[in-house]
Amino acid sequence: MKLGTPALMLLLAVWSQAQGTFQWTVTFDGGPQIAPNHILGINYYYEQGIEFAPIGQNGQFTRSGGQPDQTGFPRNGTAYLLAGLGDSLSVSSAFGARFGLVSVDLAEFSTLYQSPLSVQFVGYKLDGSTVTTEFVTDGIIDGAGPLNDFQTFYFDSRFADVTRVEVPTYRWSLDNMVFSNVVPEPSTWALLLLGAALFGQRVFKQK
Ligand SMILES: [Ca+2]
Ligand SMILES: [Ca+2]
Repeated sequence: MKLGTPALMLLLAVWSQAQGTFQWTVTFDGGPQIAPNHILGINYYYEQGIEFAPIGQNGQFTRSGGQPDQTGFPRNGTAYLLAGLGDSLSVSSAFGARFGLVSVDLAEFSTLYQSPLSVQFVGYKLDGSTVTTEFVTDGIIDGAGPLNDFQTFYFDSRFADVTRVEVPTYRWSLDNMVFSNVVPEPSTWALLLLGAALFGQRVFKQK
């Protein structure tokens, strides 16, 4: 009996879900590489199964190399995302999977705005409803200076199972988004296992 690719992928999915909840961090340090002292407007970024795009068809968001010397942008020594006037961000799974958001690092947009910044996150649930949270930064930013421009903010349990997250406001800087997988409920489990069993049987009968 030879298992086809879909059956193998299904079994792999069942296996990985059996491991329980796991977390992973999108650092925005992936390719294409961006020079440390550059910022660049983009309309798509992919890292570790997660897709980042503007809200709507024609928007954009911005990537920073992390050390833009001539500007007052924040620094943490690595690349990150930022949103200038008109920028927006939509976050979704490249596989159409549900996911959880655990935490995110946020900083003010630039040293021109040395005041607390309010950033809104809207999570879309499977049933079409939305959940909203708002993080307020400390207003501390000194760019190339020694202070920590970024702070880590934690999402509550409402964001543990969403299909998409949008950041509709702009003038923020964002890095290190921590995601979690969604563990299927027992009924989903049974369906997955039944599906795997039936598929295996079908493949076996064809031989
Ligand atoms: Ca980074
Ligand atoms: Ca800050």
